[in-house]
Amino acid sequence: MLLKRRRGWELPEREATPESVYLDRRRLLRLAGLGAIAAGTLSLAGCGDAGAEAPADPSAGLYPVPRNPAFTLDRPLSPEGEVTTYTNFYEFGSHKTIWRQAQELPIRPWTVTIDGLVEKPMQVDIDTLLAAMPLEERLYRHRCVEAWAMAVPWSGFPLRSLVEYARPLGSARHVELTTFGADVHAAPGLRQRWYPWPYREGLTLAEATNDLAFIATGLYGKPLPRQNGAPLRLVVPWKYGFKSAKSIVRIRFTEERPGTFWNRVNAQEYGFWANVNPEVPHPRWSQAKERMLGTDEMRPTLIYNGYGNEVAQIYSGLQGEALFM
Ligand SMILES: Nc1nc2c(c(=O)[nH]1)N[C@H]1C(S)=C(S)[C@@H](COP(=O)(O)O)O[C@H]1N2
Ligand SMILES: [Mo]
Repeated sequence: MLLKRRRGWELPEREATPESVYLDRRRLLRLAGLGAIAAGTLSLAGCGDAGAEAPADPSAGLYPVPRNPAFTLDRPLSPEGEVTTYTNFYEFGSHKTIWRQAQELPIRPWTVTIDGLVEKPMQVDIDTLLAAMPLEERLYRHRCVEAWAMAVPWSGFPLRSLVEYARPLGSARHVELTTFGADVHAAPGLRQRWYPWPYREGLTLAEATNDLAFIATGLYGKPLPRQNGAPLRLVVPWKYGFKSAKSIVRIRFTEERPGTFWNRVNAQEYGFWANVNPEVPHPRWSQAKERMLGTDEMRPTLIYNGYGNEVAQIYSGLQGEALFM
């Protein structure tokens, strides 16, 4: 059993997490009526048997995949054991050590719905999709809005390949990615009814077709662990980590900007764009530095998390937008 170690520099988690939601008054009153607070905060009480081995991942034979040398790091890779045990995945509980509970998530069969403004809506089985996509490994930095960071080898495919596969109509301007939302038994966090489940994120089509936008299906040369978002998750390394929706079941193309999970929870603190910027503080803490998982090394945060050359041009003409929250 892994115990949460409190690092000295850390803000108390309830201050530092977006996930320490500031419920608005109306919502609180509604919940008080339902008694849902009492029920919801007990979300992990029933998970004592969650240490059981999860079934093996049938995609294991696909990995490792060739590394794309175009993506390099300015720091060492984070230790795998830290990356797979310190995770944010609120469907399983609102703390970092949900990895045991996440083993309960059934990842086969897994069907991805592609719909909205596409030539032909479809449902595709995950293994069919994996066989159709060009798998590669990329080394990326990751920066959580809470100021921890990591450097990891993702396996997967460019989001652009999936966009091409989906054949969006000319009228599509955005893509919405949605996490599973039904499996309350496996994912007791879904019973916390004050959250706007299912978890959803969105990108503009220009962002989704940028070279860096990636769908991860593996990590450290193996299938993606459930706690990191198996069987497929978004990775947009120039944005705060909450944009990278895990365990995706639906990809929908829209004209209008999709609503997103954390923005619905607290629009004052979490925006649609969420591009990393050391000079734009979160309302409750500075974003100037970041703590590397595993070593606790403090490093200066980089604009666009160090990926400005690749993505800054997407935002020219959008200076009026809240690009960095
Ligand atoms: N469905 C879902 N996706 C999610 C989250 C979540 O709670 N639920 N947390 C996000 C946050 S805040 C971060 S920092 C990253 C963390 O990814 P990791 O746990 O693999 O490091 O996942 C993101 N994707
Ligand atoms: Mo995060």
